[in-house]
Amino acid sequence: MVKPDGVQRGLVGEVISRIERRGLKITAIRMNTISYEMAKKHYAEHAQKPFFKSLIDFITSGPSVSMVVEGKNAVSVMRAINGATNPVNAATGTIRGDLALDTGRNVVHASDSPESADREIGIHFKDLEISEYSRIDETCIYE
Ligand code: IDP
Ligand code: MG
Repeated sequence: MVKPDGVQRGLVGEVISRIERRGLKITAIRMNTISYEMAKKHYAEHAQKPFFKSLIDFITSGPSVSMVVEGKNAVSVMRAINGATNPVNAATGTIRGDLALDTGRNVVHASDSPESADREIGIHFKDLEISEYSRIDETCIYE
């Protein structure tokens, strides 16, 4: 997900481009302003954290871009593309390491396990909104 700060900063194309160039396949994409109810479900694991309210307020503050991304080790590769949660610890070359400074404005979200991905995809997308297709470059990307 490109969070509202990424959308406001015009970084949607930059994020999508990094995902596509890595070889991962985008199978669903949508821009919308996430509702309060969706946001609370999405970040349910953080409900007891002190930053929960500001996180929910921010993620619902304007449009964000949600995606379903598929490919070999998609979860770990997406987390690596995004970089560490706190941008100060994010390696240069990652989205957060190149484009962010503050944990609460770290531009992107990615699921932290296949199980979280299934759960989060279910919050943001209906099955019919996810496209099944092959990319023509898959024989070049995969051995
Ligand atoms: P992640 O986005 O790298 O998976 P999580 O620990 O799941 O990181 O936290 C979710 C989001 O909540 C972070 O991306 C960040 O925007 C925000 N967040 C996490 N920890 C803090 C904090 O200590 N202060 C403010 N915001 C935080
Ligand atoms: Mg997380």
